[in-house]
Amino acid sequence: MPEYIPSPAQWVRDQVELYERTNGAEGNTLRDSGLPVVIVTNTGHRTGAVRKTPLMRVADGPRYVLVGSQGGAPQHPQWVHNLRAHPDIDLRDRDVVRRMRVRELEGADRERCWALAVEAFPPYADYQTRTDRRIPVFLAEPIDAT
Ligand code: F42
Repeated sequence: MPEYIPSPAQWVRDQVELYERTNGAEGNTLRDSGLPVVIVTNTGHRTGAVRKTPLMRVADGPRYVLVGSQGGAPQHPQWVHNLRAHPDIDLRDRDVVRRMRVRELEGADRERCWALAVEAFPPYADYQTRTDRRIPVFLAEPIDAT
């Protein structure tokens, strides 16, 4: 089994720990925003280690939109590179954990899902104005979907 390496960011590590320990009953929003969060378990593209990344919950039916905003920082977050290299993830939404596969969106698909993301979490629009990079948008789909 690959090793789990918790985030070096304390608040992120604490959120993952509380969310998992309570099976999603606590720690399921971004700070005091009241807006819901999911946990994406991904594979490190260099280390192969297990990484756990809280992201805003942007639902698209049974699918989820994942937005690599990192608060409008100039660089992509590491998890973006991890998903590009290893698209199979576990996505936890409160007490439900499902195996999913992600794909990075372009064109009209990206525009549609970006709009869903901004609707769910309006600060994403500000984050895009803070950075020259184009914020990556992924769609996670259940692997066992029929
Ligand atoms: N970030 C977002 O981008 N979008 C969101 O919607 C979002 C919501 C959110 C809600 C709650 C919360 O607690 C955090 C939230 N975040 C959101 C922050 C998010 O969880 C991540 O912390 C943030 O995006 C940064 O991602 P990151 O993957 O760069 O994480 C950093 C802190 C990290 O873990 N860095 C590690 C380190 O050691 O510095 C490396 C992790 C890694 O994946 N390493 C790679 C590997 O192979 O293991 C190798 C990396 C390399 O190239 O060396």
